[in-house]
Amino acid sequence: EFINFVQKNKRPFDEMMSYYKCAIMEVETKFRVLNEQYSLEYDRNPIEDIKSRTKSMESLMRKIRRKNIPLTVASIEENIHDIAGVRVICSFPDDIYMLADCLLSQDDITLIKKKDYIKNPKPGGYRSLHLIISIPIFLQEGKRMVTVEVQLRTIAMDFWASLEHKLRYKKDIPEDQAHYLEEEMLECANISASLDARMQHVRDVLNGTSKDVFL
Ligand code: 0O2
Repeated sequence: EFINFVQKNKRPFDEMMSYYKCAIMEVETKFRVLNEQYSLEYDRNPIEDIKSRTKSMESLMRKIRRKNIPLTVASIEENIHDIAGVRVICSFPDDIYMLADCLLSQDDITLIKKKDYIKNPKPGGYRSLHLIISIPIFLQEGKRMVTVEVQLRTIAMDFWASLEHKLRYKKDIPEDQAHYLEEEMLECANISASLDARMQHVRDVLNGTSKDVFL
C-alpha cells in the first residue's frame, strides 16, 4: 500500500524528501560552525563526528504502519519527526548540553520536543539527547519550515547504540540468548555511562575546572 502511495505521489513525495535533505544541510552547517568557533576559542573540538541520514523507505513504512498514520504527504510530515536525522557524536557529556543550548538559542530554530535519554535512559539502557526542531530552508518560492531530529551522543553512547541497533533488527534469536543479550547490554550501558563520567572528570582535572579537592 505504501509503495503504491509513493508511486502515485512520486512528485510530492520526492519534493518532501528533498526538503528534508536541505534541512539536514542547514543543521549540519550550524554544528560545523559551532565546532569551528569552539576549537578556535578553546583549542579543542567538541564534535567528533556528524552522521546524517534521511529515513529509509523500509523504516518509514514500518513507522507509518506502527503509528497508523494516514497515507498523505501532509500527514506523514506532520506525524513523523525523524525523516531527517542528524546525529552529532561528542567527546564528553558536557559537550552535548553545551551544543544543544547553543543550537536552541539560535533565533531561526524552534524546539518542538526534547527527549533527554541521558538523564532518563530507556529501560534497555539507551542514552542520547534527542531534539526535535523546526528549521527554515529557503527555496525559490520562499521560506519553508522543516522538522529535523537531532540526536546528540558521546562516542561511548554511540558505540553502544550501534551494537544494540544491530541486535534489535536481528530475527530468530533463541530465547535464552535473548535474555542474556538484554542483561549484558544493560550492564554495558551502565559501564559506558560510568566511563563517560570518569573521562569527563579526567578532562575537568586537566583543565583545572574540577570542583574536587585532591590531596
Ligand atoms: P532508525 O531510523 O532505524 O534509527 P515517538 O515518535 O516519540 O513516538 P520514536 O520516534 O520511536 O517515538 O522516538 P524515540 O524513542 O525517541 O526514537 C527515535 C530514534 O532514536 C530511533 O529511530 C533510534 O535511532 C533511536 N533510538 C531510540 N531508542 C533506541 C534504543 O533503545 N536503541 C537504539 N539503538 N536506538 C534507539 P528508529 O525509529 O528506531 O529508526
